[in-house]
Amino acid sequence: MIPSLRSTLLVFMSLLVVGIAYACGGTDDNGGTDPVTTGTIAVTVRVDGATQAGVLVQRFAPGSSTLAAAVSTNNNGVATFSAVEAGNWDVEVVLPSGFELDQGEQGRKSVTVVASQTTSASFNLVDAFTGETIEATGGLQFSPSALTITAGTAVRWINASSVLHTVTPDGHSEWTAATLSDNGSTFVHTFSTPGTYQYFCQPHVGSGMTGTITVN
Ligand SMILES: [Cu+2]
Repeated sequence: MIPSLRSTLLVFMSLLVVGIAYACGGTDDNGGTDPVTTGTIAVTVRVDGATQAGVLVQRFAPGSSTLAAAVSTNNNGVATFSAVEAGNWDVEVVLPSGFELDQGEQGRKSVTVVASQTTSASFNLVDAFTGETIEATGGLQFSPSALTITAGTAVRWINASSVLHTVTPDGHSEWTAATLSDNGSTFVHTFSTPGTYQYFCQPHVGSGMTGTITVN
């Protein structure tokens, strides 16, 4: 091997070793040059005892009103904040329409993040909505698709799937088209005028995702 090629290879190998050592620095425990200073906050949200997807959880510096981050709960009801600097933080649940804090529950809690560890918190909510609920399902249906109510009744549409649905008026302007962007997203409208109100889901009308509200 010619000397210049040999030294080039040596330099390359050295850089490779240094690179690998640097990349592994985040997980080693030898007090190396790349100490981990962040951890994870996992916040579980339950409604009436069952985990709830699609609920927004916010993170703040302690006592601050300036939002540091916001994450929605996943299908397991967990909002995960990753790469959070170690130290004290506040987490606060944003209540979806019709949901309330369970008795004695706090809507904002202090958590302490420890480097390389996951800190858990939870919020327990109850569903206090008193009107009618229609689910927008993963099967691309409104359930129930036909609903009869009396004037003055509130109707809540809730996304019971992880796909985007809309609640779009069909030929009337009783409400403005609403988007149910993710699991747990809600839209509430109170009907005060008797009549028949048809609506559809914009992305799934072709699959027959339509509904009718009859107000007596
Ligand atoms: Cu839809």
